[in-house]
Amino acid sequence: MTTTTTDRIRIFEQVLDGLMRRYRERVPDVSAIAQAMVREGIITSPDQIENDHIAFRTMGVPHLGIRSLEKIFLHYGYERRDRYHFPAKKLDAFWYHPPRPDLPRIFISELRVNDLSPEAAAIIHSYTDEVTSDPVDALDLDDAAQVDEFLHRPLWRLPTWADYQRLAAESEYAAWVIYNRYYLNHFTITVHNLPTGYNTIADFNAFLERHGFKLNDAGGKIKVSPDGKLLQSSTVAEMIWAEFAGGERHQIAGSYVEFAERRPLDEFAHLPPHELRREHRREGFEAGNADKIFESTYSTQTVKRTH
Ligand code: OOG
Ligand code: NI
Repeated sequence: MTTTTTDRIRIFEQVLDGLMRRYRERVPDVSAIAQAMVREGIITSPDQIENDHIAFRTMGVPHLGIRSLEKIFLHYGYERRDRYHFPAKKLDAFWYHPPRPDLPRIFISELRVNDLSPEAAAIIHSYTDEVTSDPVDALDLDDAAQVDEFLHRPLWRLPTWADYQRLAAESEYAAWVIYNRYYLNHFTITVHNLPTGYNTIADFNAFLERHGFKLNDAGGKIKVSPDGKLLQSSTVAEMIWAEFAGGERHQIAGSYVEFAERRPLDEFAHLPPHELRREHRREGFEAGNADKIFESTYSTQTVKRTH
């Protein structure tokens, strides 16, 4: 059976619904922020929230990583765009342009596993070696239920608490992925199309803090690109109760919520606000911003969640 571009977008929307449902369950901030926005009259219903992008984290090992996960989204018509490097965090990332302008961009990062210490790399391989062929190749990507099941299914055995902690001591990203796998890492609320008083990151952060939401302050609460046109902020990741091998339970970092303001490009700065569309605004991502947003799940930030 051949599928058309429209079919594939419809299938992707089902996959996205499945991701967002698990994400809302794991991150109470998502609904709490939407409700606060409705109560304050910023929007009249949560489905008016614009999703700037969603993000995934992966392990850079054979059969997994960006080259495996991206196949799903390329199939639905997403296009790979710029690459970003994070030498200190030992991460690489790409962003993907959506097949329809109202769909979120996708940001996928990957841990450079072999750049870690031999001990940490060996721990990761002891889990990921269970994957002996690219699992995405085995999927029928036109079957939304199959893809949904795959994104939320364990890829390797349940980690031990000792391995989780050893990984976290060297790479908090590694520890996050060994437990959380392909659960959505965050979705991102577009703020620039909201009413005046909420349509800048500074104003939206103030609204969030008035309502008691905790923001990631790594490098400052507002992350600004060098061109001044991409401004981002994020909440501190929600702590989740996680069951480790042997039934041990511990609280670890889950997922978080991000906020983005994309300012008009200079050549469109004269346009009245209602004429500004996505293509008139700053596109893509910014390594300097992303570097600090990653820390939304790091213990230096999540301490603010543990009372
Ligand atoms: C992704 C951090 C980067 C952005 O928008 O630049 C990011 C992550 O925490 O996995 O989301
Ligand atoms: Ni992001």
